[in-house]
Amino acid sequence: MSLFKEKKSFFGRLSEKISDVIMMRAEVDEDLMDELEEILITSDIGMDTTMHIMEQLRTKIKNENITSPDRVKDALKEIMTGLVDKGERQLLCSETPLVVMMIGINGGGKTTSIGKIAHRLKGEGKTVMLAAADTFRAAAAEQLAIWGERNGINVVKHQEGADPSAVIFDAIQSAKARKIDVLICDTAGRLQNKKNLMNELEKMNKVISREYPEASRETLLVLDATTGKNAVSQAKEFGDVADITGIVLTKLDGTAKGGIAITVADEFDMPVKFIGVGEGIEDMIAFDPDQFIGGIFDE
Ligand SMILES: Nc1nc2c(ncn2[C@@H]2O[C@H](COP(=O)(O)OP(=O)(O)O)[C@@H](O)[C@H]2O)c(=O)[nH]1
Ligand SMILES: [Mg+2]
Repeated sequence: MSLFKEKKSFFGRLSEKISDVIMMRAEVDEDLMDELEEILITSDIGMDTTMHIMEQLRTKIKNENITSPDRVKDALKEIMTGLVDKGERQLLCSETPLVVMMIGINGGGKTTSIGKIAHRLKGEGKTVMLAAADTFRAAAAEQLAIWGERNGINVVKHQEGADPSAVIFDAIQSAKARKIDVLICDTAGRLQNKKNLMNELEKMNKVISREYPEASRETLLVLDATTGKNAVSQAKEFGDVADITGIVLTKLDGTAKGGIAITVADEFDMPVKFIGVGEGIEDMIAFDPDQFIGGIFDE
């Protein structure tokens, strides 16, 4: 909670609006419900998810005989927490060896998030290696190499334009030889050509299954929270081409658009695993439903 406040609460506006409406209303009536619905819709929580929330809210108000607007706020909080809470699935797989694929559009924060996640894992006493399978631009591998240096860990990379699957192949051999706990693979995020992306991901996944069948797997989709509803359509697009096991929601330090965490959790049943709150190595926190939704209400 304090973290969100320090980083300038991304939900501040939503919280204020809800509080204002609730304070101005003496009773729980249709006017209150309409206003709450409007706030949710305009806050970056998608239309469908807003409808789900309002449906659950109406049921709860009825079942629990809620008559004071103040209790509506608590009810709303419970419902939203329930939507984003995916239990065990929120945690990064703790079994090793583990191969983590990072996917998402360019600029979303894949490479930076890899650096931060590597740092976290190292802090937990795990050995980590990185694979620079974003071979599209030379700068991408360079950037990953810098994160490798910062973390004091190895980065497997080839030249610009190399076959990403070949990078993964080499990285797996190296990770096996060194008995590395977690191998994290950076990828290029070209969504313009969906078929191409799908083929490329498929090829990489095949290499991992063939060369490293004993490894556990994660595929994390990195979404830039500042892109709001656009991030939701990315979740859909990438969800069509990959078995996403979790979301990394980045740039929550600079935006009030955290509502997309609720939307992706609800519409795509994808657990948010980490949230990025800055550009530094420490600026990533494990997603916690109570803390996250609490950040909306406990201003
Ligand atoms: N403020 C902020 N910036 C971030 C965060 N995550 C990544 N960035 C910045 O976003 C830009 C793109 O990140 P990058 O990791 O290169 O994205 P990629 O193209 O998906 O690999 C860089 O300038 C990062 O420093 C975050 O959580 N907060
Ligand atoms: Mg990158």
